[in-house]
Amino acid sequence: MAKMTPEKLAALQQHDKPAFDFNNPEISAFFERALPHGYTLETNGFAALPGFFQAPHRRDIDGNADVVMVGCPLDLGAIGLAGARHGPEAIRAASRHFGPINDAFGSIPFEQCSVIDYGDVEWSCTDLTTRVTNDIAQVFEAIGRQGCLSLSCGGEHTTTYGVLKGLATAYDDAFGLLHIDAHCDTMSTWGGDEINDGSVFRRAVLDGFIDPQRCIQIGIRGRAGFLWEFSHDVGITVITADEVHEKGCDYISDQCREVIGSDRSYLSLDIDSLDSSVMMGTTGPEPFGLTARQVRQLIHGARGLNLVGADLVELNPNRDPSGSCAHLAAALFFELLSVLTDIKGADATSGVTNW
Ligand SMILES: [Mn+2]
Repeated sequence: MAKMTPEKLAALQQHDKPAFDFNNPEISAFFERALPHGYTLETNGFAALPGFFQAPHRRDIDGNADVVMVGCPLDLGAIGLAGARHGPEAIRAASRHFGPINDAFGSIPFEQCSVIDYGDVEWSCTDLTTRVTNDIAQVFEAIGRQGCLSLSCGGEHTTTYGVLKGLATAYDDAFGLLHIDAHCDTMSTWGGDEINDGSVFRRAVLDGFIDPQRCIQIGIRGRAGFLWEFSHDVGITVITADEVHEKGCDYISDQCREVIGSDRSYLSLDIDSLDSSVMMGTTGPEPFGLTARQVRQLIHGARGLNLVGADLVELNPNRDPSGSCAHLAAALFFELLSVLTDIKGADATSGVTNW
């Protein structure tokens, strides 16, 4: 082994730069835009509120925010185990590992848009139906009326019903749906209950929040298929997990755009769409599912859609002792945020960086 020459060492040392060099115009320009919005690199949980991706916490929903992230800590509608109510808390904690840069897009969501963390929906009572149809719906109606995009963190899937109700009221519209899940969630209600986490999309169709002709459900599998005949009866496009593996995500994303079209739509991601080998931290884990990369690619495929909002549901931290599922869920939540800021920031003046 030859000793390195002083010239070679000097050349290598040229590449040694500080991590956050505020004299570098590329870096300082981002912080000049992001800091007034309240974005911070602070990772000390003792000193700062752990908002999603360190986003500023603001309870006021007004025209000053472009994307509003909201926690819906609810699991009263879970047919299976309790625990999904701790999802927002776990994903906020795990979200410190992600952002501000989206390496796939080369974008910084906080640079494209003003992004805030509203905090969690406040419950007015202990009753499931009131929490969903009143408490959640009111928050999302306010977000929709201000023209902000919403990003909801569950909670189990019943939360999505409240979100759709609020947004459908605000826009006075029925949406297309990109739904990634192991389950169709179109079963009938059970024993006369109004709603539960297995019936969300049946109720959303019957109440006029989503148009089944413009709905697509992806990643479907498992033993409960007989409960979801409603999806086929009303004309929802159902894509199994096997079809995703066989045909590839680009093909499926093309199909999504064809089914959903350019009118308003919504994206709902159930984390149990992921294979149970990586996602046992959920209420209804299913084997033979999607990979993390496939789910990410399907989310990226939504970039051309006219989304009014998105959500990630069904992380169950009680079944996630290592935190690995929360880590993966937070990563996918960041991909959802990146798609929304990409849509909302399309007209924004700030450019995409080359970081
Ligand atoms: Mn599911």
